[in-house]
Amino acid sequence: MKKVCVVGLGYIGLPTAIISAQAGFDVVGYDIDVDRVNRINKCDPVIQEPEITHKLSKVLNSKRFRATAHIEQADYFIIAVPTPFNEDKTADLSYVWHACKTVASVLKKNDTVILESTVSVGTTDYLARILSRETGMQSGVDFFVAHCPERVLPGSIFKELINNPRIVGGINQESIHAAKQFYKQFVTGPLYLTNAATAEMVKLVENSSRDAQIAFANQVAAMAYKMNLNPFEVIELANKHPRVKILNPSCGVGGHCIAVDPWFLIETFPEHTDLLKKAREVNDQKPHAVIKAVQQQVEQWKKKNNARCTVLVLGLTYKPDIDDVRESPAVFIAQQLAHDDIDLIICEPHIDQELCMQLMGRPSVMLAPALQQADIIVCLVKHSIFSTIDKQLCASKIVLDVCGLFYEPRLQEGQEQMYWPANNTFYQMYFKETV
Ligand code: SAJ
Repeated sequence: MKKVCVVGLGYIGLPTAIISAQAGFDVVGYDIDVDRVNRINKCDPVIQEPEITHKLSKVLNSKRFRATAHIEQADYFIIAVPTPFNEDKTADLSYVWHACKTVASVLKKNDTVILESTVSVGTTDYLARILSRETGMQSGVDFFVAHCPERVLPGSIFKELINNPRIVGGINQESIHAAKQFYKQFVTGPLYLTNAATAEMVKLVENSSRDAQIAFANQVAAMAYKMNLNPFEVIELANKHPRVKILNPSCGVGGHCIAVDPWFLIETFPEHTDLLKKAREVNDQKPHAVIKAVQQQVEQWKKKNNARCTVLVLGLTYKPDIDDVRESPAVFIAQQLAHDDIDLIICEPHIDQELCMQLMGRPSVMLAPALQQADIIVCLVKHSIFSTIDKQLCASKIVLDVCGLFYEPRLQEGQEQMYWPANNTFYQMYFKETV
């Protein structure tokens, strides 16, 4: 059986290593972080993803997978290292170059190197040149190089690794062929075979398009709030048009991908990315607008009640129904509010108390008593679990529903569907002039 070496055991590398081992490859996972390697070998998955501990334990026990801090020879090298941006928003590809040099030290004839990390257009060809220079072998002939961007959604990684369509971008046809042999062992979705630069651009364009669309939804929300309209109703009705699909406004764009990838395009194509730059600005500004809106409500409440105000924040994760708080705008908002002169309570059922204490200096509270206690409720993340909230219980409170948690689509049948009166109960006044 062919041997696979996955370089970088993070959110993409570790699940990819596990899936490859399940598919029958002999897999070694390499990481520069010795502590991470030791923890993984002891079946601590380090990252959060449903079912990962169970799957990791199975492949460790079957001896098809182990982690190591020393690079080893293999037939396939899968590079899945982080590609963050620098302070000036330029791409930091240092982990890729480090991984490239490490792989070069053990690369042999007929091996295949697949770069899965998100990179600027042109990086894979450059990587192939470095590998050639370091090894003295000819890329595309003696060894093969491809870019196959990961496209999985955190929270559904294992399902999506298997089912999602994949772009396989080779530096030449032989490289496409070599890379596709790897993915065919576990991917059931279609494999689209193309060149490396196209694959690089496709990945960046996918996430940038989502960022721009979310920015559009957030601007629709801002306009609707200004007119005392319910943004979620405006969007629901606009989406009745057969060719319109507006996304959901939120408290901002979090995670490690959508808010990062547009910068790769902006850096490479400064003269063609005005729209992407503006979208980033709109989405980055959203958490600040939410904070301002909450503070305004607090001030008004205090004036009216002449008492301390209890503010309940619902949700901390970077998106609904996951336990991932990386770059979460909700965490940022809650942390800023924690400095204010209010009693802040947090309800986030998806993270453990230790993490909540670490982030917020206070535990996550039970939903029902928290709702009773709150004067102002700030809905930041639309977790399914919150859909059980009794809205009547909140009728006397101030609700700032940034993510549409309290919005109920009308779900009517028949030709005539009544949207009158507008479904405004929780939206009127709360965001006026701010979000
Ligand atoms: N968001 C909204 N409104 C929406 C949808 C999302 O505000 O209607 C927000 C979320 O709350 C979250 C952020 O956007 O804060 C990002 O969430 P997401 O679900 O759009 O994306 P990620 O970052 O979890 O994963 C994305 C995916 N890319 C696309 O959907 C185009 C995933 O397929 C990629 O593999 C992943 O980025 C990646 O690793 O690049």
